Amino acid sequence: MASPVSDLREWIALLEREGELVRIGAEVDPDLEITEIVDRVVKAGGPALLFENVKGSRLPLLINQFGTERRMSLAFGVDHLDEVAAKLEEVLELSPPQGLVDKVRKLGTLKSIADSMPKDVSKGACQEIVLTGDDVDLDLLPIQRCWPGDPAPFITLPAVITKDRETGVRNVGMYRMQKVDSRSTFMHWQIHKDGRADLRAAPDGRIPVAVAIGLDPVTAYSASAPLPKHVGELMLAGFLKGSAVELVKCKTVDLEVPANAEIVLEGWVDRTDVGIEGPFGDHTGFYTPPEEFPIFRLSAITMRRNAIYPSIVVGKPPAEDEWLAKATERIFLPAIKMSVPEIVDYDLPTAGTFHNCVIVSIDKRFPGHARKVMHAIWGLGLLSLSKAVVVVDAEVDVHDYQDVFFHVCANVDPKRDVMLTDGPIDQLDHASVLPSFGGKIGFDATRKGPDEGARKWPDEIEMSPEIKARVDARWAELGLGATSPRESGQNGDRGRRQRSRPRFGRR
Ligand SMILES: Cc1cc2nc3c(=O)[nH]c(=O)nc-3n(C[C@H](O)[C@H](O)[C@H](O)COP(=O)(O)O)c2cc1C
Ligand SMILES: [Mn+2]
Repeated sequence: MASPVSDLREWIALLEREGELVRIGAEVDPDLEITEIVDRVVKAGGPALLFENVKGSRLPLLINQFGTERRMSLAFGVDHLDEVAAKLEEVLELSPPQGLVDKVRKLGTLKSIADSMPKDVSKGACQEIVLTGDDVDLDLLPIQRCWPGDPAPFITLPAVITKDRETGVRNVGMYRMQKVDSRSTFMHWQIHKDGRADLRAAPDGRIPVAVAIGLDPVTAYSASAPLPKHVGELMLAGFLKGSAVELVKCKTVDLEVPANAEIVLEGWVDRTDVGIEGPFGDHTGFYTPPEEFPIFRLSAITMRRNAIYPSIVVGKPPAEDEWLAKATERIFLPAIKMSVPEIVDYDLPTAGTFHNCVIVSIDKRFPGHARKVMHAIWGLGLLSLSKAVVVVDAEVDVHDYQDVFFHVCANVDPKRDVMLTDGPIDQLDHASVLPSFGGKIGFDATRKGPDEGARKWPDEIEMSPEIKARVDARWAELGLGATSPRESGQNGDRGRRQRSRPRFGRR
């Protein structure tokens, strides 16, 4: 793994060297216009954009930094996101070493965990400029109003930092922040999230909050990672970067923030200080309706000199957040397999906006095994919010939606193989009968045996390996084009993704 970049500026320089960034000097309006420009660029698989002349602000705006698989991989310093998962798998599967070579290797792994803890430093670039009192002014920032139905501009790519008052564990989460006025925003902590839990648990109903904007891409990603509450996001960031996240003390609240941030907002959230947030054109592809959320009152803004403001637009998929979510899908596979080892692979289709559908392949061993896995998914972290779970056998490629759909249609007896239940649902879901609680469906598209009430299951059609090899060898001679269709592979995901990714857990 190449060493990922240390801050947003190095990241921008890397993107530029790689031909992955375009600077735009023409004046653009953060009110809707940037959205329309970036939406076209994202959907065409285009570059990151640095708008250097944003109407109403002196700060440049970076967007679409995560918008392709290549850029997401560049952020982690890998060729493919599965390599990041492999690094985590090594840690998760740490067992007593066997022999000297293994000892040295495992000591290296242990050291990399120890070195991942964030460390305090006395000075940080993020405090080159300190604005307090009357100088606190959100109008300095080029905050976007993203969609026509949005009532105000929203900060969309923040790392929101809080602490659990009891355990002292720091939480970092990415939660949109609707501007209320030049000194306050809403804090969109959904009910299932850790930031919300920190507020709920505060004895006096009031917590300090710090918001870091403009981080190196790995630290920014980690704010979106659905870690269990007691696991710090900054430790994950340090582990993935290969170097600890450096923290400085805030100026007006008792919290620490990444020293390399471009912009930091400091302030307070009080349980009793609430208002009606939204609507917001969301990653579901719909406007989430107005709802009560707490307000964040700023006590300071600190910045680097010539700070750069990063933003992201979510909306109808595919949008820029697709690859943040795909990174999570890949990175969390080893952890999921720790608790549900029969899972071979899984896929959260972009069109399913990540909460709506999970496709999972399993190494099926016993009657009802697919249902066991459905229940496991509905009991696992934020995956518990999934509406539909589709279970297929190990040999089905979960990333090949054609293959998955084929097996669902072919292998499912709707009376026997569909399970309906209910449970917690994502707060953004508009279809559930009640808010945050509703129906769930599981499709068992695995091969069924007589012990599950099936008749004799037929064999799937497959050409013999000898004949395949013979045709491969003769392909050129046949004059049918350079590569055989078999080699170029299938692609279920809108033709946007390479199908040649290595697979995990194949036996
Ligand atoms: C661009 C983007 C915007 C997001 N906005 C919100 C949001 O407004 N509210 C929310 O609760 N989660 C939001 N999320 C999801 C959270 O960041 C994610 O669930 C994360 O795990 C939350 O951190 P936590 O688990 O520490 O609470 C967003 C994710 C992304 C990528
Ligand atoms: Mn968390």
